[in-house]
Amino acid sequence: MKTGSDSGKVIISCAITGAIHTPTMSPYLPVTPDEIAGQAIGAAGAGATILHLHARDPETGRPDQTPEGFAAFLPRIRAETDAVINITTGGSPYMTVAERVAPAATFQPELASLNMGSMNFAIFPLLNKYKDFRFDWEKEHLEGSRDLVFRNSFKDIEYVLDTCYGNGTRFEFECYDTSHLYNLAHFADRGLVRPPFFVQTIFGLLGGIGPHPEDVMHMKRTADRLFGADFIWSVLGAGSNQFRIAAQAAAQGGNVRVGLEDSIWAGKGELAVSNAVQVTKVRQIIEGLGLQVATPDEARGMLGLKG
Ligand code: KMH
Ligand code: ZN
Repeated sequence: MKTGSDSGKVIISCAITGAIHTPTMSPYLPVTPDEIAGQAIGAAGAGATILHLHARDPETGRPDQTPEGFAAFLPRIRAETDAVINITTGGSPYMTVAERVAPAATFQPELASLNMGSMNFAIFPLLNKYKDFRFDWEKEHLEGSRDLVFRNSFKDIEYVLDTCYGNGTRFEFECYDTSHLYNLAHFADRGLVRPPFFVQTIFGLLGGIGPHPEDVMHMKRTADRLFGADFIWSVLGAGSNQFRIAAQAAAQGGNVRVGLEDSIWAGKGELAVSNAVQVTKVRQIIEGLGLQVATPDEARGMLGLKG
Protein backbone atom coordinates (compact mmCIF):
# COMPACT_ATOMS: atom_id res chain seq x y z
CA MET A 1 0.00 0.00 0.00
CA LYS A 2 1.28 3.41 -0.93
CA THR A 3 -0.31 6.05 1.25
CA GLY A 4 2.07 8.94 0.93
CA SER A 5 4.02 8.77 4.12
CA ASP A 6 5.77 5.43 3.63
CA SER A 7 8.68 7.84 3.27
CA GLY A 8 7.61 9.62 6.46
CA LYS A 9 6.54 12.61 4.35
CA VAL A 10 3.06 14.03 4.80
CA ILE A 11 1.45 16.41 2.33
CA ILE A 12 -0.45 19.28 3.96
CA SER A 13 -3.11 20.75 1.71
CA CYS A 14 -4.57 24.04 2.87
CA ALA A 15 -7.96 25.16 1.53
CA ILE A 16 -7.89 28.89 2.03
CA THR A 17 -11.47 30.14 1.80
CA GLY A 18 -13.88 27.82 -0.07
CA ALA A 19 -17.52 28.55 -0.80
CA ILE A 20 -19.37 27.30 2.26
CA HIS A 21 -18.37 29.48 5.18
CA THR A 22 -19.57 33.07 5.08
CA PRO A 23 -18.20 36.39 6.38
CA THR A 24 -20.59 36.46 9.35
CA MET A 25 -19.16 33.18 10.64
CA SER A 26 -15.63 34.46 11.01
CA PRO A 27 -13.96 37.84 10.55
CA TYR A 28 -10.81 35.91 9.61
CA LEU A 29 -12.29 34.24 6.53
CA PRO A 30 -10.29 35.69 3.63
CA VAL A 31 -12.48 37.37 1.04
CA THR A 32 -10.59 40.05 -0.89
CA PRO A 33 -7.77 39.18 -3.30
CA ASP A 34 -5.25 40.67 -0.86
CA GLU A 35 -6.64 38.62 2.02
CA ILE A 36 -6.72 35.40 -0.03
CA ALA A 37 -3.18 35.91 -1.34
CA GLY A 38 -1.87 37.01 2.07
CA GLN A 39 -3.35 34.02 3.88
CA ALA A 40 -2.24 31.60 1.16
CA ILE A 41 1.32 32.90 1.37
CA GLY A 42 1.17 32.67 5.16
CA ALA A 43 -0.09 29.09 4.98
CA ALA A 44 2.71 28.13 2.61
CA GLY A 45 5.21 29.77 4.94
CA ALA A 46 3.83 27.68 7.81
CA GLY A 47 4.33 24.47 5.81
CA ALA A 48 1.36 24.00 3.48
CA THR A 49 2.49 21.94 0.50
CA ILE A 50 -0.63 22.46 -1.61
CA LEU A 51 -2.93 25.50 -1.71
CA HIS A 52 -6.54 24.70 -2.68
CA LEU A 53 -8.07 27.94 -3.94
CA HIS A 54 -11.50 29.51 -4.44
CA ALA A 55 -12.31 33.16 -5.18
CA ARG A 56 -14.92 35.45 -3.63
CA ASP A 57 -16.57 38.75 -4.40
CA PRO A 58 -14.44 41.22 -2.43
CA GLU A 59 -17.47 43.34 -1.40
CA THR A 60 -19.80 40.63 -0.11
CA GLY A 61 -17.69 37.50 0.26
CA ARG A 62 -20.01 35.62 -2.07
CA PRO A 63 -18.32 32.77 -3.98
CA ASP A 64 -17.05 33.98 -7.36
CA GLN A 65 -15.99 31.42 -9.95
CA THR A 66 -14.98 33.82 -12.71
CA PRO A 67 -11.41 33.53 -14.03
CA GLU A 68 -11.08 37.27 -13.30
CA GLY A 69 -11.74 36.58 -9.63
CA PHE A 70 -8.80 34.14 -9.54
CA ALA A 71 -6.60 36.38 -11.67
CA ALA A 72 -6.75 38.95 -8.87
CA PHE A 73 -4.67 36.79 -6.49
CA LEU A 74 -3.05 33.90 -8.38
CA PRO A 75 -0.03 35.78 -9.79
CA ARG A 76 0.97 37.00 -6.33
CA ILE A 77 0.68 33.52 -4.81
CA ARG A 78 2.66 32.00 -7.69
CA ALA A 79 5.34 34.69 -7.35
CA GLU A 80 5.69 34.45 -3.58
CA THR A 81 5.40 30.70 -2.90
CA ASP A 82 6.54 27.44 -4.42
CA ALA A 83 3.39 25.68 -3.20
CA VAL A 84 1.42 23.45 -5.55
CA ILE A 85 -1.58 25.40 -6.82
CA ASN A 86 -4.87 23.51 -6.72
CA ILE A 87 -7.85 25.33 -8.29
CA THR A 88 -11.34 24.25 -7.38
CA THR A 89 -13.70 22.82 -9.98
CA GLY A 90 -16.29 22.38 -7.24
CA GLY A 91 -16.81 26.14 -6.98
CA SER A 92 -20.05 26.41 -5.08
CA PRO A 93 -22.72 23.67 -5.22
CA TYR A 94 -25.06 26.37 -6.56
CA MET A 95 -23.05 26.79 -9.79
CA THR A 96 -23.17 24.88 -13.08
CA VAL A 97 -20.29 22.63 -14.01
CA ALA A 98 -19.39 24.91 -16.93
CA GLU A 99 -19.00 27.84 -14.52
CA ARG A 100 -17.11 25.67 -12.09
CA VAL A 101 -14.47 24.47 -14.51
CA ALA A 102 -13.66 27.85 -16.10
CA PRO A 103 -10.84 28.97 -13.74
CA ALA A 104 -9.00 25.62 -13.91
CA ALA A 105 -9.38 25.58 -17.70
CA THR A 106 -8.02 29.12 -17.88
CA PHE A 107 -5.05 28.85 -15.51
CA GLN A 108 -4.14 25.18 -16.16
CA PRO A 109 -2.82 24.52 -12.65
CA GLU A 110 -0.82 21.48 -11.59
CA LEU A 111 -3.84 20.29 -9.59
CA ALA A 112 -7.60 20.88 -9.65
CA SER A 113 -10.26 19.38 -7.42
CA LEU A 114 -12.70 16.91 -8.98
CA ASN A 115 -15.81 15.93 -7.05
CA MET A 116 -16.56 12.27 -7.64
CA GLY A 117 -20.31 12.04 -7.18
CA SER A 118 -23.58 13.81 -6.50
CA MET A 119 -24.88 14.25 -2.98
CA ASN A 120 -27.06 16.33 -0.71
CA PHE A 121 -24.96 19.17 0.68
CA ALA A 122 -26.65 20.43 3.80
CA ILE A 123 -25.41 23.47 5.66
CA PHE A 124 -28.81 24.67 6.88
CA PRO A 125 -28.22 23.28 10.42
CA LEU A 126 -25.82 26.23 10.84
CA LEU A 127 -28.93 28.44 10.86
CA ASN A 128 -29.31 27.40 14.50
CA LYS A 129 -26.02 29.09 15.27
CA TYR A 130 -25.95 32.20 13.10
CA LYS A 131 -28.89 34.59 12.99
CA ASP A 132 -27.82 38.11 12.09
CA PHE A 133 -26.05 37.95 8.78
CA ARG A 134 -23.92 40.77 7.39
CA PHE A 135 -25.05 40.09 3.80
CA ASP A 136 -28.42 38.87 2.46
CA TRP A 137 -26.89 36.12 0.34
CA GLU A 138 -25.53 34.34 3.42
CA LYS A 139 -28.96 33.41 4.80
CA GLU A 140 -30.21 32.32 1.36
CA HIS A 141 -27.05 30.25 0.97
CA LEU A 142 -27.74 28.33 4.18
CA GLU A 143 -31.52 28.09 3.66
CA GLY A 144 -31.09 26.93 0.07
CA SER A 145 -29.13 23.90 1.15
CA ARG A 146 -32.35 22.25 2.42
CA ASP A 147 -33.07 21.53 -1.24
CA LEU A 148 -29.54 21.45 -2.62
CA VAL A 149 -28.04 18.60 -4.59
CA PHE A 150 -24.32 19.00 -5.28
CA ARG A 151 -24.49 17.73 -8.81
CA ASN A 152 -21.53 15.77 -10.11
CA SER A 153 -23.00 13.34 -12.64
CA PHE A 154 -20.84 10.97 -14.66
CA LYS A 155 -21.24 13.38 -17.58
CA ASP A 156 -20.19 16.35 -15.40
CA ILE A 157 -17.08 14.47 -14.24
CA GLU A 158 -16.22 13.59 -17.84
CA TYR A 159 -16.68 17.23 -18.79
CA VAL A 160 -14.14 18.36 -16.18
CA LEU A 161 -11.73 15.62 -17.25
CA ASP A 162 -12.10 16.50 -20.94
CA THR A 163 -11.60 20.19 -20.24
CA CYS A 164 -8.56 19.91 -17.97
CA TYR A 165 -6.64 16.70 -18.66
CA GLY A 166 -5.16 17.92 -21.94
CA ASN A 167 -3.54 20.79 -20.03
CA GLY A 168 -1.54 18.40 -17.86
CA THR A 169 -3.67 19.24 -14.82
CA ARG A 170 -4.02 16.35 -12.38
CA PHE A 171 -6.72 15.98 -9.77
CA GLU A 172 -7.51 15.99 -6.09
CA PHE A 173 -10.34 13.44 -6.28
CA GLU A 174 -12.85 14.56 -3.67
CA CYS A 175 -14.66 11.52 -2.25
CA TYR A 176 -17.43 12.18 0.27
CA ASP A 177 -18.62 8.59 0.56
CA THR A 178 -17.65 5.10 -0.52
CA SER A 179 -19.67 5.34 -3.76
CA HIS A 180 -17.36 8.13 -4.88
CA LEU A 181 -14.37 5.80 -4.54
CA TYR A 182 -16.20 3.29 -6.76
CA ASN A 183 -16.91 6.08 -9.25
CA LEU A 184 -13.20 6.87 -9.39
CA ALA A 185 -12.44 3.18 -9.93
CA HIS A 186 -14.95 3.23 -12.80
CA PHE A 187 -13.14 6.13 -14.50
CA ALA A 188 -9.83 4.34 -13.93
CA ASP A 189 -11.25 1.15 -15.52
CA ARG A 190 -12.24 3.19 -18.56
CA GLY A 191 -8.73 4.62 -18.77
CA LEU A 192 -9.99 8.19 -18.34
CA VAL A 193 -7.80 8.84 -15.29
CA ARG A 194 -4.27 7.67 -14.59
CA PRO A 195 -2.54 6.79 -11.31
CA PRO A 196 -1.24 7.83 -8.90
CA PHE A 197 -4.68 8.98 -7.71
CA PHE A 198 -4.67 11.74 -5.09
CA VAL A 199 -7.76 10.69 -3.14
CA GLN A 200 -9.15 13.30 -0.77
CA THR A 201 -11.56 11.50 1.56
CA ILE A 202 -13.99 13.89 3.24
CA PHE A 203 -15.70 13.30 6.56
CA GLY A 204 -18.43 14.99 8.55
CA LEU A 205 -20.43 16.93 5.96
CA LEU A 206 -24.17 16.38 6.26
CA GLY A 207 -24.94 14.49 3.05
CA GLY A 208 -21.67 12.55 3.05
CA ILE A 209 -20.08 9.89 5.23
CA GLY A 210 -19.78 10.67 8.95
CA PRO A 211 -16.71 11.62 10.98
CA HIS A 212 -16.42 8.48 13.14
CA PRO A 213 -12.98 6.79 13.24
CA GLU A 214 -14.67 3.69 11.75
CA ASP A 215 -15.84 5.82 8.81
CA VAL A 216 -12.25 6.92 8.23
CA MET A 217 -11.09 3.30 8.36
CA HIS A 218 -13.86 2.16 6.02
CA MET A 219 -12.92 4.73 3.38
CA LYS A 220 -9.24 3.84 3.69
CA ARG A 221 -9.87 0.09 3.48
CA THR A 222 -12.14 0.57 0.46
CA ALA A 223 -9.55 2.73 -1.31
CA ASP A 224 -6.82 0.19 -0.47
CA ARG A 225 -8.93 -2.57 -2.01
CA LEU A 226 -9.86 -0.59 -5.13
CA PHE A 227 -6.57 1.15 -5.87
CA GLY A 228 -3.85 -0.90 -4.16
CA ALA A 229 -0.54 0.89 -4.52
CA ASP A 230 -1.95 3.40 -6.99
CA PHE A 231 -3.28 6.06 -4.67
CA ILE A 232 -2.10 8.74 -2.28
CA TRP A 233 -4.55 9.00 0.59
CA SER A 234 -5.53 12.30 2.19
CA VAL A 235 -8.23 13.26 4.68
CA LEU A 236 -10.38 16.30 5.28
CA GLY A 237 -12.36 16.41 8.51
CA ALA A 238 -15.04 19.09 8.33
CA GLY A 239 -15.52 21.54 11.19
CA SER A 240 -14.52 20.39 14.64
CA ASN A 241 -13.46 17.00 13.25
CA GLN A 242 -10.50 18.55 11.44
CA PHE A 243 -7.54 17.84 13.72
CA ARG A 244 -8.74 14.54 15.18
CA ILE A 245 -9.19 13.05 11.73
CA ALA A 246 -5.91 14.54 10.50
CA ALA A 247 -4.12 12.91 13.44
CA GLN A 248 -5.80 9.54 12.82
CA ALA A 249 -4.86 9.56 9.14
CA ALA A 250 -1.31 10.87 9.60
CA ALA A 251 -0.68 8.08 12.10
CA GLN A 252 -1.82 5.59 9.45
CA GLY A 253 0.27 6.87 6.56
CA GLY A 254 -2.22 9.40 5.25
CA ASN A 255 -1.93 13.01 4.16
CA VAL A 256 -4.01 15.86 5.53
CA ARG A 257 -6.04 18.86 4.46
CA VAL A 258 -6.79 21.83 6.69
CA GLY A 259 -7.90 25.40 6.01
CA LEU A 260 -10.73 27.82 6.67
CA GLU A 261 -12.69 26.39 3.73
CA ASP A 262 -13.42 23.31 5.79
CA SER A 263 -13.20 24.56 9.38
CA ILE A 264 -13.08 28.04 10.85
CA TRP A 265 -11.79 26.68 14.18
CA ALA A 266 -8.40 26.43 15.83
CA GLY A 267 -9.78 24.63 18.87
CA LYS A 268 -13.03 24.26 20.79
CA GLY A 269 -14.83 27.62 20.63
CA GLU A 270 -11.67 29.31 19.34
CA LEU A 271 -11.77 30.82 15.86
CA ALA A 272 -8.66 30.31 13.75
CA VAL A 273 -7.27 33.78 13.10
CA SER A 274 -5.65 32.57 9.88
CA ASN A 275 -5.09 29.53 7.71
CA ALA A 276 -1.48 29.52 8.87
CA VAL A 277 -2.65 28.81 12.43
CA GLN A 278 -4.28 25.57 11.30
CA VAL A 279 -1.27 24.60 9.18
CA THR A 280 1.04 25.16 12.14
CA LYS A 281 -1.18 23.09 14.38
CA VAL A 282 -1.38 20.14 12.00
CA ARG A 283 2.33 20.39 11.33
CA GLN A 284 2.94 20.00 15.08
CA ILE A 285 0.75 16.89 15.06
CA ILE A 286 2.68 15.44 12.11
CA GLU A 287 6.07 16.18 13.60
CA GLY A 288 4.91 14.92 16.99
CA LEU A 289 4.24 11.57 15.31
CA GLY A 290 7.84 11.47 14.10
CA LEU A 291 6.87 12.33 10.51
CA GLN A 292 7.87 15.21 8.28
CA VAL A 293 5.89 17.60 6.13
CA ALA A 294 6.45 17.05 2.40
CA THR A 295 7.90 19.95 0.44
CA PRO A 296 6.09 21.09 -2.70
CA ASP A 297 8.70 19.37 -4.87
CA GLU A 298 8.37 16.13 -2.90
CA ALA A 299 4.59 16.33 -3.40
CA ARG A 300 5.11 16.93 -7.13
CA GLY A 301 7.06 13.69 -7.26
CA MET A 302 4.55 11.74 -5.16
CA LEU A 303 1.55 12.94 -7.18
CA GLY A 304 3.17 12.89 -10.64
CA LEU A 305 2.52 16.60 -11.23
CA LYS A 306 3.78 18.49 -14.25
CA GLY A 307 5.75 20.96 -12.07
N1 KMH B 1 -15.10 22.07 0.83
C1 KMH B 1 -14.82 20.71 0.52
C2 KMH B 1 -15.53 19.80 1.44
C3 KMH B 1 -14.15 21.69 -4.33
O1 KMH B 1 -13.67 22.79 -4.13
O2 KMH B 1 -14.07 21.07 -5.38
C4 KMH B 1 -15.10 20.40 -0.86
C5 KMH B 1 -14.31 21.08 -1.92
C6 KMH B 1 -14.94 21.03 -3.24
O3 KMH B 1 -13.22 21.57 -1.73
ZN1 ZN C 1 -12.87 23.65 -2.38
